[in-house]
Amino acid sequence: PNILVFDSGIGGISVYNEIRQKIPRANYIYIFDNQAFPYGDKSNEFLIKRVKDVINKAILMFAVDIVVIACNTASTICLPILRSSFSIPIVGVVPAIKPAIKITKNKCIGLLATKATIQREYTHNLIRDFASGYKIELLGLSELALIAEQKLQGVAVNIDVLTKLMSPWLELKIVPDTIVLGCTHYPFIQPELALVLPNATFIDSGYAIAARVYELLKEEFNLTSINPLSQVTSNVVCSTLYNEQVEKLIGTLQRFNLI
Ligand code: DGN
Repeated sequence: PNILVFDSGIGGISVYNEIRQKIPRANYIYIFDNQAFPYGDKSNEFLIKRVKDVINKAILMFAVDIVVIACNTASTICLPILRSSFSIPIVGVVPAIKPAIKITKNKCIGLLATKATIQREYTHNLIRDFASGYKIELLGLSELALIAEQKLQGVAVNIDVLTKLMSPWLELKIVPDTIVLGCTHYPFIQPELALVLPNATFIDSGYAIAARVYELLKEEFNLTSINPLSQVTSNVVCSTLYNEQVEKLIGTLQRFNLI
C-alpha cells in the first residue's frame, strides 16, 4: 500500500516509525508543511483550508491508499472536512486520553499539547466522554514542537528551559502520574521530559494509530503477521509542497536512523 503521513513538521515521523514497524512492506510518503509550521498558533479557518489543500495536492501527486494526519493540532479540527472531501480512508491522530485512563494510578492525567489542541472542542469532548471522574491537567505550550525540531537538527534540549515550561505542573499538589503526549513532536523529547517529571509514565498515540492503519488495510492488501523492524522493506519519499527544506530534513532523519 501507499501510505501518506502528514504533519506540519517532523513530528509525524514518530507516528510513521510506529506504522512501519506494524506494516514493514509498504510505500510511505511523508509530507510536511514546514512553511506554515508551527500549526499551534494558526486559526481554525487557516488550518482547515490549508490541510485540505495539501492533502488534495498530495493525493494528486501520489497514488495514495490511506492518509494519516499525524498532527493533533490538525486532526482535532480538520477530520470532518477531510473525510467528507476524499473517498480514501483518513486516520487522525488525537490525544491518547483513553489509554491513559488504563494506566494512571492517582487518577491525575496530564495532557501536554499545542495551545490550539488544548483549546479545541474536540479535546474537551474527549475528556468529558471518556475521563469523567479523573483529574485532567491541561498544559498548552507553543515552544515544545520547535524544541523537538531543533533537537533533531542537533541542538541539545535545555533542561532548565523545559523545567520552566513545565513549572505549572511541578507546583501542583497532585502531580499527574501519566502524561499524554498530545503532539506528535513530543515523543522525540520524551527522554528530556522524563528528566523533569521522573515519576510519570508517558503515553502517545503512535501505537494505536499503527494498529488502526493496519486494520484498515489488512484485507485489501493481504497484510500478514507483524515482522520485526529488521525486515523493513518499505521506502519513504519525503516531500513538502511549499519550500525546499526537504534535503535538510532527510539528512537529519538519516542521521537519527529514522528513515
Ligand atoms: N505535530 C503537531 C501536533 O501533533 O499537534 C503540531 C506541531 C506544530 O505545528 N506546532
